[in-house]
Amino acid sequence: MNQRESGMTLVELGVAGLIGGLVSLVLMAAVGLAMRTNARTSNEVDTFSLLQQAQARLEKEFREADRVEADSTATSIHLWVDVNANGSLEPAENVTWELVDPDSDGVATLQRRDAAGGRQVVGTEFVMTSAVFTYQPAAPATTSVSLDLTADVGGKAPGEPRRIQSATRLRNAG
Ligand SMILES: [Ca+2]
Ligand SMILES: [Ca+2]
Repeated sequence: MNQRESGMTLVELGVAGLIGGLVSLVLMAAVGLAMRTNARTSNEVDTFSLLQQAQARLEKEFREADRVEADSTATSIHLWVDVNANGSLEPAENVTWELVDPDSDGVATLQRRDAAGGRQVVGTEFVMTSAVFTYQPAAPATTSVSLDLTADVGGKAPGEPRRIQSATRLRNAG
């Protein structure tokens, strides 16, 4: 009788252990999925806010620019922003925004630099595309700049690349 009871208990323990293990597995899978979904969502939010920040900074500078210089390209834009409105070009007003991809892996850094030695990096997760900046009409007569910017914050949970497109009129040009 004792042995029989003890045997039942072992079977019960075994079954309980098995059920417990299964429940843990299901819970762990659910938590893992939730964490991945979370990481992906925050990654997409990061990508979008990075793009919005870059767009806001670029458009502000385009609006205020007096001239797009003729050496501007599809991935770099060279501007004169006459900040002190004196009609002469000072080094700090000689501004270049550029997508830089030294290792040519298609992932570029967006940076702003000026001839006074200033340099700022806005983000390092931009997608190198063939026409980030387009000019209407061609520089130096440009009065409107179109921006086509794509970013993917990537990392442990790569999200969908996000893209923004906009056109900005240069209020001070011409
Ligand atoms: Ca000036
Ligand atoms: Ca790169």
